[in-house]
Amino acid sequence: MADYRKMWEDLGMDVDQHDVLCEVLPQAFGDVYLSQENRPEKMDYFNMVVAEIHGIRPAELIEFQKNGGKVVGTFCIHVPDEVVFGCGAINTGLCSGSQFWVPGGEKYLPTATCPLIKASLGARFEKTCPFFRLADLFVGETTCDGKKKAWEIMSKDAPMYIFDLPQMKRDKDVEFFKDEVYRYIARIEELTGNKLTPESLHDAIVLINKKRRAMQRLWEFRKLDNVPISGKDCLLISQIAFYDDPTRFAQKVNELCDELDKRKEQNVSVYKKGATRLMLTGTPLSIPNWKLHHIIESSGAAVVCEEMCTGSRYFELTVDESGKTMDEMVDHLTDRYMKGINCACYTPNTERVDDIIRLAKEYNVDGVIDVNLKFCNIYDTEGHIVEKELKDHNIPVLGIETDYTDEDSEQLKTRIEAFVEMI
Ligand code: BJ8
Repeated sequence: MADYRKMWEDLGMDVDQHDVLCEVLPQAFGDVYLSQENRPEKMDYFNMVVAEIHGIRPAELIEFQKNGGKVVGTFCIHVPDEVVFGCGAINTGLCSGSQFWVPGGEKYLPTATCPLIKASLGARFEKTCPFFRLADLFVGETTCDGKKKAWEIMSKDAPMYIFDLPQMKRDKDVEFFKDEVYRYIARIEELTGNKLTPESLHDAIVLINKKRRAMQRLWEFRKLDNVPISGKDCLLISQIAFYDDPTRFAQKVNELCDELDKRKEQNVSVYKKGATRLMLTGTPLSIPNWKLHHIIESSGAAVVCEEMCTGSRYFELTVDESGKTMDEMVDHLTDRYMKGINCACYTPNTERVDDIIRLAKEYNVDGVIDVNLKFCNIYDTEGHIVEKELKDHNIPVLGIETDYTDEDSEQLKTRIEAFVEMI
C-alpha cells in the first residue's frame, strides 16, 4: 500500500488511531473476501479499491479540490447525486459500517442509537476517516429521529446542510420534495459557484444512470440457476458504488459483467449445486459491514439479492432522461428519489412489501432474512408487516437484529443454519 500518512496528517486526522484501523481491515478483508474460491478475475479492481480505501479515492478528491473543485458528502440515497455532479462537484457517500467508529459516536449519542449513526459521528469526531475530513459540505437528511438529532450535534463541528424529507407520498409531499430539490440546487450552486443548467443536469442524469445500469446488468446474473458471482462480491460492489468515480466504476462493473457472460455460457457457479437462495431485506450494510453475507455464504447458502439501500433500492430505478427543461428534470428526479425509494421512514410504505415479494420471485429465492440494525426503530417496527406478508405468500422468513460487533456471530450462524435447514 502506498504511503498516505502525509495526506492524512494534512487532513488533520488522528493518524496513530487510524493506524489501528489500517491494521485490522486487510486481515478482515482477507478472511472474508480473498478466501473465496473461484472468484471472477475482474474483482481485482474492487479488491484494490478496498485495499486502498482511505488512500486512492481521498487522494483523487484532494487533487480535485486543489484545482478548485468541491466535494459533497451524503448519508442517504434520497439526496440526488445528479445535482452535485451537474454543478461540477463530486458526491461521495459517508455511511459508516465499522464497529471501530462506534465508541467514538457513543461519546455524543445515547447507546441506544443505531450503529450506523454512532459510527458516522465517531468517524467525524475521532478524526479517523479521510472522507469525513475532506468533504466541503455534509448533507444530512430528516429520515429517522436518530439521524435528525445526530446532524445537530455534527453541525457543531462540520459544515452541514439538511435535506428535508416528507413522511408520506401524497401530492403535497411530492411538491414538498420538489421544493427541497430546488433548495438543494441553490445550496450546491452557492458552494461551487457554478450554475446548474438544463444541459449540465442532463449530463449528470446520464452519468449516474450509466452507473445504475451497470449494476442492473450485474444483478441479472444473480437470477441465474448457476450464479457466477457471490453475494459477498455484489455487496462489496454496492458499497463501493457510493464513493468511487461513477464513470470508472460503471466501466469496471461492465468489464466484470463481460467476464460473467462467459461464465454464464459455461454454466459456472460459485455455489454448490442446490445451494439455498436467500434474499436480505432491511437496513443498509455500509462498508465494511460484511458480517451477515459472510456467515450465510460460509454456511453454504447463497445471497442472491438485497432489498436494501446497499442493493436494489440504490440502482433499480434510473432517472427519466427525456426532460428538456429544468422543471421537467426536477420532476423526474422527484419521481426517482422520492416516489421510487421505499424506505421505512415513509408511512404507509406498502410499496416496499410489494418490492420484496416481486424480488423474491424474480430472484427465485427460497427464503428471506429480514435484517435490522440494532436500535433502528422504523425498520424494526416495519419488520412485523414485512414478515407477515412474506408468510402469507408462503415465503420462509427469518427476522434478525444485529450490530457491527462480532459478539453475536456464533448465535447468528446457528440461527441461520437452522433456518436454511428448515427451508
Ligand atoms: S433511504 S434506509 S439510507 S434513511 S438504520 S440511520 S433509518 S436508525 S439508514 Fe437509510 Fe436513507 Fe432510508 Fe436508505 Fe436511521 Fe434506521 Fe439507523 Fe438508518
